[in-house]
Amino acid sequence: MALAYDDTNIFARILRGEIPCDKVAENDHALAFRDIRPQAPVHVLVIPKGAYVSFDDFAANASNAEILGFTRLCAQVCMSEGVDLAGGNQGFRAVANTGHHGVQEVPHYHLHIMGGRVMGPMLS
Ligand code: IU
Repeated sequence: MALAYDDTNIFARILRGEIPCDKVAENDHALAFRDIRPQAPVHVLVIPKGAYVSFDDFAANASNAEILGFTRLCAQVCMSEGVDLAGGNQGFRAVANTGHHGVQEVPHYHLHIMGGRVMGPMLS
C-alpha cells in the first residue's frame, strides 16, 4: 500500500529547490546532503527524488531503477566521505528512522549515513 505523501515536508521543499541544502552528491534518482544537526563527523542524509514517506514505502513501491539509483548514491557517499569498508575505511552506521516508533521526524524517506567515530549502542 502506498502511503499518503505530504509534499510540504522539508525534504520535498529541498528537492524542489525552495530551500537550500549542503549537497554532497546527486544522481537521477536520489540526492545526498549533510544533516543540519550532525551526530557524527560524517552525517549525510540520502533521499530518493520520488515521493516516498518511509523506508518500507520506498522498498515496497519504488521502481528497480529508483532503488538501484538510491543504493548506488549511498555507496558513492560512503566512498567520498571515507567511511566505506571496501575502501579500507572504518565503516559507518546507516539508519532509517521509520514512523512513530522509529521517531521519524521528516515524512520523506531518508537514510542517515553516520561515521567518523565509533557510534556507540543503538538503544535509547
Ligand atoms: P528523522 O528522525 O530521521 O526523521 O530525522 C530527520 C533528520 O533531518 C534530523 O537528523 C535533522 O537534523 C535533519 N534535518 C535536516 O538535515 N535539515 C532540515 O531542514 C531538517 C531536518 I527540519
